[in-house]
Amino acid sequence: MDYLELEEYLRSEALRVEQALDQVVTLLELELGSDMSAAIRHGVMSRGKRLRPILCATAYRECGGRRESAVYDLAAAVEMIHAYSLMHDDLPCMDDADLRRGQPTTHSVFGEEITIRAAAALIPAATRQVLSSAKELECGVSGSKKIAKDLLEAAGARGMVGGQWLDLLGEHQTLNSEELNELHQRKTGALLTGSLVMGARAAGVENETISGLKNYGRSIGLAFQIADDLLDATQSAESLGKNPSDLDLNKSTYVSLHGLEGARAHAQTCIADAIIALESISLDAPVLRDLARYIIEREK
Ligand code: GRG
Repeated sequence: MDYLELEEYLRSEALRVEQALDQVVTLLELELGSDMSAAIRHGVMSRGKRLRPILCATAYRECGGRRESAVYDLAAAVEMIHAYSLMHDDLPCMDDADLRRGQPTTHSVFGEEITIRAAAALIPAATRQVLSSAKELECGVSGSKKIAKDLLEAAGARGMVGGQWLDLLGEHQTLNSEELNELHQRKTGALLTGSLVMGARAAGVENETISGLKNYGRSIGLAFQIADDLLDATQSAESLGKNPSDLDLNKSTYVSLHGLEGARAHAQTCIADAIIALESISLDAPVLRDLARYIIEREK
């Protein structure tokens, strides 16, 4: 796919993810009070790239999964975890942001207390979503448990939550390359990798394919973060639709560590590694291959 075709693929996949998300949010509206569900709708349905669920659905298809419509219900669970993490990340006790996805952050609209509760409610809701969608995808009891574990481990203390903790500890510190990799492998890479593994597992692949996809995920995860740092250093808050910048927060980044050119070269190496990881398991995955490229060419 060329860049325009890839953009069209991403647009149409995002729409399918958003249809699945809308169904979950509507269900939550029936279960929760109106304040909390309005905050959830704001945090989940605001315009994100939906990269994680798209990786999940794409991995499913390219690993031979054939239940086209049901996989977006599984993919939605990953985005629910991502949305909760953004809602909490933006709080005054963390990054203290007022702009996210081009809109006021959830706590700027609904207040901190409701946002904390609404985002926390997304964690069990996402777990329930994995279990119901895995059933729809006929993953069996053992397969469903493994997929739920994939998501919860990626989101947990050894993954995203642990990475966020390192990120908070690292403010106003100069991290070295190893420390920065460790932080981002956990904060960003773990959920990106988890998304791929969940999709692949739902398609019923062998362990060897799962470990190849984990290598691919680790490489695109790093590349994604480097691209994020490059965008943060070169674009305005208005064009990115989010604030504050890494510079405002005094964070170590790949750009502060390696400079713009060094960071770009590092991202290219990660993409080459991602493609080698796919080749090493002989997985014919042209879309995952193209998505690796998109991750560093994206403008947002
Ligand atoms: C209590 C320590 C502790 C943690 C709670 C808040 C939290 C859990 C985790 C935050 C982790 C985090 C913010 C990771 C996000 C990294 C990232 C690169 C986000 C941006 O992703 P995009 O560009 O965003 O895919 P869109 O808006 O397109 O979805």
